[in-house]
Parts: sequence; C-alpha cells; structure tokens
Amino acid sequence: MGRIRNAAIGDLLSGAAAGQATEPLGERAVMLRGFAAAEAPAIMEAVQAIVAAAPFRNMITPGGYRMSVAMTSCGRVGWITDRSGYRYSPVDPDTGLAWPPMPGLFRTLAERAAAAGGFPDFVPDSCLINRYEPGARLSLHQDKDEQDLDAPVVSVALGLPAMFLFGGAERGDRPRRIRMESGDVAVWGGPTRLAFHGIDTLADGEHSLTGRCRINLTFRKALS
Ligand code: MD3
Ligand code: FE
Repeated sequence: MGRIRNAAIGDLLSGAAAGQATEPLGERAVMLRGFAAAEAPAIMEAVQAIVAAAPFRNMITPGGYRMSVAMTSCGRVGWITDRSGYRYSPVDPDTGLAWPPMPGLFRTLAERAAAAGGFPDFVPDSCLINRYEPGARLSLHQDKDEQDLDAPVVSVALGLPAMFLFGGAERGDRPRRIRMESGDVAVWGGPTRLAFHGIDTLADGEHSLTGRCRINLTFRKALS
C-alpha cells in the first residue's frame, strides 16, 4: 500500500486506530508516537524556507553562556535570550525584521495534536525551532516566559533521536529519560506544563530527513 493511501487512512482514523501509540507522560500530558511522521518531509521543507529568512543562531544566556542548541522562530513572536534576559520578541534581533509567518501546515498540525491531547482550543502564536548537532544539549529548565500558562506546549521531534529528560515541579527531582524519535509529538499541559525538562547531549548519527542533526519544533501561545 502506498504512502498517500496510508496518509489518507491516518487522516480518517483517530491516533490509536491508526496504529499510533499514545503514552501518558503526566497529568494532562501525552506523547503521540509518530503523529507527525507522514508530514515530516513537508515540515522540513517549511523549516528550510524559514531558516532562509531567519537563520539559526546560538543565542547568549543572561549568564553569558552561548547555547549549544541553535534556534530560530516563526509566528507573531519568537523566543529570544541575550544578556538582558529571556523574552518573546515580535522582531528577529539578528535581521531586524518580523519573524517569518507560521506556515498553515505547522498551525494545523499543532492544533490537531493539541486536540488529540485534550486541548481542543489551542491556537499557537509562536513556534520555536531548535537545532541540535551532535554534542548539543538543553539543560533542565521550565518554560514560563509565556503569558498564558493555561495553554499547553506542543513539541514535534524530527531527525536524530534524543533522550528527553522529564523532571518534576522542583529542579532537584530526578528526571525520567524518554526517547523521542522523528515524528513523535508531545503535548504538555495542566500541572505538567511547568515541569522541569531538558534534552541530554545529542549522540552522533545521520538521519535521512535532517542529516546530522535533530530539529525540534515547540508551539506555544506566548501572548494573551
Ligand atoms: C515539558 N525544547 O525549547 S520539547 C524548549 O526538544 C524545549 O528542543 C526541547 O524544552 C527540545 O523549551 C523539548 C518538549 C517540551 C517542551 C515544553 C515543555 C517539554 C515540556 C514544557 C513543560 C514540560
Ligand atoms: Fe522547554
């Protein structure tokens, strides 16, 4: 059976019936295995177009460290960090221009995933695009720069696999290690929205979709 026919069946059936595993991660948080697999090549093409207008860059933390993860954004605002702090900005500080608009493909994927995870009203206004090369990592942190913490975060993994570190409400809570693979989508809401989390050092490898890197999209409602 061809790729197009499989995608059509995937559109008609709900996750479980389509053979996609749904794993609970916490209260109001789920992992949708393979939810974005069929769309992954189209997502990567859209990422390339965004990166042509708003290149990946390794930003500086308020503490003065250069992040090993390279980032860019699309949507009404993008997440940035520099010596003065973390925040959302309507302008890309590297180009002085508005961030590229969020592609319809991105928005509908994020909204479908949020609905499948129990958040039917989610409308993202920002998509942070992270690029991990081998050796890059993201240390444990909370996402709390958004104005609306009742909205979930939807994350989409592409390319090389990574170990997601999923901690608790306190930085010192020992994190669980959850492998994320290309096409996996996670929805983080409710009390889990403020859990500490990070990505362990990316192992070297090669992926047919992305080459020698991992790309992660996180969709947020940053503005109220
Ligand atoms: C759990 N990104 O950009 S996405 C980030 O793979 C970030 O690039 C990671 O953490 C990445 O801030 C992980 C998964 C994720 C995103 C937000 C969360 C997990 C979350 C918010 C609360 C709890
Ligand atoms: Fe985060």
